[in-house]
This record gives sequence, structure tokens and C-alpha cells, in this order.
Amino acid sequence: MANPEQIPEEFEAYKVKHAPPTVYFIPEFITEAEEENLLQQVYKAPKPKWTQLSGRRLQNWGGLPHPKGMLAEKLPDWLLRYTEKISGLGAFGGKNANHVLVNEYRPEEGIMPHEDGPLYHPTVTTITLGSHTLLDFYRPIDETQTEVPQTEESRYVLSLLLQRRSLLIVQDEMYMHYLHGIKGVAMDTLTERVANLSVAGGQQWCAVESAVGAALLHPD
Ligand SMILES: O=C(O)CCC(=O)C(=O)O
Repeated sequence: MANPEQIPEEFEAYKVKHAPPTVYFIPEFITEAEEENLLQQVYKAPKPKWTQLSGRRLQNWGGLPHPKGMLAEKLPDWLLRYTEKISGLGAFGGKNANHVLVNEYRPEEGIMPHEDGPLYHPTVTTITLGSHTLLDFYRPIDETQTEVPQTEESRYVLSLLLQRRSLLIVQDEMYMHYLHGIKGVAMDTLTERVANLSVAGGQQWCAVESAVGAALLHPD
């Protein structure tokens, strides 16, 4: 299990304070040139590398995660550079990330609230490219709760504004207990429920362009 204490002390400043433990948000983690290079690499991949799903398309790098494990493949150098850099921060409890999921969302695309499941190390890190995204978190359905209807709205906890070139690290309770999703909207509304708004430097409204998020996942 990830140990947030392994993240160096200088990263304490990037801890999102108004969120359950543990979330780090680091704006401008990569440069504009690095972002451009990553986008070029993503879009240079052959067409069969893409898997089209409803509301997004994705590329799997490092192998295909499977309930019985993963037949690992070597990550290409253009991704290794970042998996090593992020793993070196201690994000994966001293282990190295061995899997990268590239998600592309076009305007009005998104992903329903979900958990990533036990196959993964309880940490996910995301570099956002090309545009921002608003990542929403929800409490799981509470079967014992009969008084309050268990709607998406009533279970909504907070959002994180992921600006392009930023790095997000989500660990432990925030990763294991809460569900995450991205609304398929053309415009995001930034409210006081965006927990990293002060760090991200918010505007009231932002148009969503296409966005590519690279997630590093560590299957145990
Ligand atoms: O794009 C993201 O940041 C979320 C992706 C995600 O949750 C997933 O691929 O399961």
C-alpha cells in the first residue's frame, strides 16, 4: 500500500487541504515543450493502439490489466521518462509504476463515476495534456442510508481542476473509498466545491477542449 510519508516534505505544499487524504496537485509539472512532445507521441501511435469506448478513447501502455494480473510489456522511453520521475517522488510507495493509460476526452465526453478496482496499487497519478478537465469525486452508495436518496448529486463530494501540464497524485482513502468521474459537458462550472481552486487559479467558466490524461497505475 502506498505510504504518503514517502512523498518528500517539499511536496507538502502541494497537498490539497480541503480534500480527504491524500491528494497532491502540482501545477506546471511538465513544460510546454514536454506537453507538446507527449501529445505528438500519443497521436503518432498507430490507429489500432486506440480503443474506442463510449465517451472517450484510450491507449494502454505497459500491458493490458486483467483480473488475473497483467502480461507486462516494456513502456516506451517517451513514457518511462515520466513514470520514473513520478515514481521517484515516492508516489507508489517506493515501487515503480508499470502501466500507463492515456485517456482522450473530446468536448462533451467523460467517464461515469467508478472505482478502478483492486488490481491497482492504491495510487493513481495523472498528467493532464491539451486542455483542463474537472475530476469529480463521489461517496459510494450507502445501502444503510434510507432517509437521503442515494443520487449522484447527494453523493457528490468535491471536484479537482486538472489544468494542462499539471500532475495529480491521488492515494489511499481518496483513491480507495471514493468514486471518480468526469462529466460529459461542453462547459465546466467552477464552484467553491473545487478543492484545489486557489492553487489552480480558477476562473468562473472554462470551455472544454479535447483533453488527454496519462494515468500511471501500479498493479500489485
Ligand atoms: O482521465 C482520468 O483522469 C480518469 C480516468 C479513469 O478514471 C479511468 O480510466 O478509469
